[in-house]
Amino acid sequence: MLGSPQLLFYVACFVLAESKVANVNRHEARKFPDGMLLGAATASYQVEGAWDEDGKSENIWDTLTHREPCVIAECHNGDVADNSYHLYKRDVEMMRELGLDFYRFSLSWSRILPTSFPDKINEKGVEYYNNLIDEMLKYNIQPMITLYHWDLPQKLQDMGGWTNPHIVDWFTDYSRIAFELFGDRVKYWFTINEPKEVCYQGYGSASMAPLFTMSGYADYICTKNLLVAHAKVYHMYNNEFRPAQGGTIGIVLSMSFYEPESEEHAEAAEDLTQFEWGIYANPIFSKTGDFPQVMKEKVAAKSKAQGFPRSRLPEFTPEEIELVKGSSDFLAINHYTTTLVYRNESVFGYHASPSYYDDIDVISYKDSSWEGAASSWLKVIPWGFYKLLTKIREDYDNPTIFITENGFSTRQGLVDDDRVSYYRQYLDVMLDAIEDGSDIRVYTAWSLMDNFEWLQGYTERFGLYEVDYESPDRTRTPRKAAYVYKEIIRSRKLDFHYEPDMSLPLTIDEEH
Ligand code: GBH
Repeated sequence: MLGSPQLLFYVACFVLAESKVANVNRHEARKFPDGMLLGAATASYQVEGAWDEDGKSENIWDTLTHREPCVIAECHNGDVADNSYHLYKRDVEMMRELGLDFYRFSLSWSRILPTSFPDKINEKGVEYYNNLIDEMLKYNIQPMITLYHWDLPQKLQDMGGWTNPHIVDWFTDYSRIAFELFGDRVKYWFTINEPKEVCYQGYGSASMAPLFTMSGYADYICTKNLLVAHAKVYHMYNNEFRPAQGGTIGIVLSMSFYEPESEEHAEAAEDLTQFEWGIYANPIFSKTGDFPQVMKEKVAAKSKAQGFPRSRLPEFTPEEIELVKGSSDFLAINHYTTTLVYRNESVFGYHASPSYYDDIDVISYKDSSWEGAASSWLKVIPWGFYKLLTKIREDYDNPTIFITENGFSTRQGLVDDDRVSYYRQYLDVMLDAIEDGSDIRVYTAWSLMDNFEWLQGYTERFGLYEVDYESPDRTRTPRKAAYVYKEIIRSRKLDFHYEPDMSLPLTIDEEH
């Protein structure tokens, strides 16, 4: 049934796509705004290795990859990963080759606090991060630290992890240690990377450690605890550290764009948006705070019909609503792709019940004609990024935005034209959004180098640098995208016509 709105939508997309192409061929190099910071990111478990060295204790990814090795593609694990624990000097050298303004990395909680608690600080672990930070600062590369990028100490998981409300204290105590240890030199802090993935993928499904598949229940409890933990850390930094250290701190949300299949599915797309990231954005960035109204209503109604004595979505107290509201200096966004959404009769009984997706009552999918990456979920839809940035500007009163991740996966290989094209198209629409008034201050490529891509192991590569996992040195080699990104940073311009000469080595420029 091809209704005319649907047809119109496709025609509109086609016209839009065509005009973009024309635009691309025509336009001159575009300038980035003054002061905009350009960098790259990684995360501890994905690159460090040294999983049991120098006093580090186990985290949930050590446990998962050792207990059920082949849950991961090709039974890979992060025991050695990129061996950054030992190769940090090479990592900083790569940052200098690229000319990065900053590097975003995360701390391994169980490397710093092997008991999970501040009763014992692991000096060796601290030394590693001090070395990395000091090496970066020597060359004027700003460190940006994520406190939690998914590698929870196993002992805390054994006590329920993010579903135990005591996590609020555990995370606050750990974060205080991090501010005390590194806050004299680190001025950009992120509390938690992608709460949606922590709570839904980790506690609602089997796609992230701890593979605790209790959707519609454990994921919501995780969400509430996580938001309170984040907010406590924000206020602690604000009250105890900011006056002396003068840094900035916020949360990192994964934000896809949800496009209605046609106009009549606009409400379905908006409902999915509210469940996917409104669940975190509304409590922190809206004027009212709290979970989105539509979520509260839908989960309460479903819970009642299912025979639960109360909503499966926990409530915030009025004090918690106030605590969480406004608890971020900026909105940090990890954005990769776009999804289509519809709702019709076929949704009833489509999802297991009770579950998070059953609560939403929509079906989402990617159009099979969309150009894709090595990761099945990652489709190249720059107009979705543009619409997302526009929506955020309009819905949350134009917050300061940091793009903390954006990138594209391939298989092995150095000539990554698809990645180059992805970066250019996404940066192009980001510049459009800035012209429209979005306050975007930071852009981060994911990733500096190939790394352990969670359940996909080393089969999906996001790196500007390729890493050779066959070599004991974990040799890093720049891809074409590294050359192109370097030129973007050097010139502070996006030039679609720039062709690097890959026969020349990527060398460090004088000023770095
Ligand atoms: C980020 O997660 C992580 O922060 C980083 O560690 C990781 O390596 C990187 O991205 C690349 O994956 O489109 O509905 O099918 C991204 C997590 C995984 C969230 C895929 C969205 C697809 C959902 N994303 N997921 S859907």
